[in-house]
Amino acid sequence: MVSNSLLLYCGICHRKNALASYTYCSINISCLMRFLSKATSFFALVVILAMGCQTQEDQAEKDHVNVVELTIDGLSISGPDEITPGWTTFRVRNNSEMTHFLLFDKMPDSLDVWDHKNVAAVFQEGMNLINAGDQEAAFATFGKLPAWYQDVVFWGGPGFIAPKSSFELTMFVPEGRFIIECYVKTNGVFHSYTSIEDALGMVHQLDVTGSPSTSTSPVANLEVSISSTEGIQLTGTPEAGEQVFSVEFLDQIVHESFLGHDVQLVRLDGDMTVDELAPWMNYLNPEGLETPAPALFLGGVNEMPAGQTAYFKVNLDSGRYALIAETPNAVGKNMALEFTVE
Ligand SMILES: [Cu+2]
Repeated sequence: MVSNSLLLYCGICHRKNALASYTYCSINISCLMRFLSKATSFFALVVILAMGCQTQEDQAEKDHVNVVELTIDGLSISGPDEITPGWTTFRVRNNSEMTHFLLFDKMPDSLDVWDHKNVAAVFQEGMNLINAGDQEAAFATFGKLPAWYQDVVFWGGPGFIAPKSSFELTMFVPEGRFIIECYVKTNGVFHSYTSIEDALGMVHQLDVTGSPSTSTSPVANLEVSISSTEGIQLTGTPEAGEQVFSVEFLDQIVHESFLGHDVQLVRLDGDMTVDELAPWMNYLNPEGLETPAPALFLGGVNEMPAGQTAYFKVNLDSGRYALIAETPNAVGKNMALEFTVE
C-alpha cells in the first residue's frame, strides 16, 4: 500500500504513480526505459533515413539529374533567373496553345535582355519588309544589327515543342549570361519581339554562375550528328517507347538566315513529307515559323557551337517521323531525315 502522499506525477507519461517518487526527478523508471528504447529506435530511424537520403542523392548523381524547370504560358517563359554551370537537364512544360522553342543566346559580357530587345526590333523591321515583298530593303535592314550581335554564341536549348506538351533536354551550360528566346511567329510577328515600350517579348534572362554541378551527360541509344557538309545523320534504329537521342554538332556555320543549323524532331502525320514541311522551317518565308505549326513537334536541340553534344529524351509511338533543321533549304542541305518507327 502506498500512501497518496508518496505518489508523484511522472515527467514523461504524466500519470501519478509510486515508482516515480524513487527516481527523485518525477520520472517513472519503467516509463524512462520505454522512452530510451523508443529514442534509440528513433535515432536508428534518423540514421537509416539519412543513409536513404544519401542513397537518393547518389542515385540522382548517377541519373545526371541537375534539373531546371522552364514553363511556357502564352508568350512568356518562366524559370529561375540564376543556375549553376555544368550538365543540366531542362524540363520544359508548354502550357500554351502554340508551338514554341527556347533558344539560348550566350550574350557578350554586360549586355542584358534590353540590349537583346534592340536586336529583336531589327529582325522584326526586316521581317515586316519581307512580308511586304521588299526583300532588298529587308536585307539592308538586317545590316543595322549591332556589331556585338556577332559575338552572341547560340548555345542550344530545347527545340520546337507542340502545344500542351513537355520536353526534356540535357546539355552542358557554361558560365555566362543567357537570353532564352522564342522567335516563332504569330501574324508575322516574332514572339521574341514586342512593339510595346518598356515591355519584353518572349525572352527570359538567365545567369549561369557559381560552382559547377557534378552531373554528367546521359547515355543515348540513338546518335545523331549534324554538319554543313554531311547534313543530319542517324545511327541506331528508333523504336517505340522511351528513346534517348544524342545530337552532336560536328561543325557550325552561319546560314543565309544569319543563324546556324539545329536538329528538330517532328511527327509526320498523314501524307506529310519533309519537302512539304521544309518551307515552314525557314523564318525568312512569310509563312515560315508562323503559328499554328503544320506538324507535331516533339522537341529537339537548337543550334550549338561545333563540338558540343546535347541529349533529349522522348517517347515514340509507331509512325513516321523526321529529324529536320530549322534553316532555309533544309532538304537541299541534307538536313531533313525521315524515319519510321514500327
Ligand atoms: Cu514562341
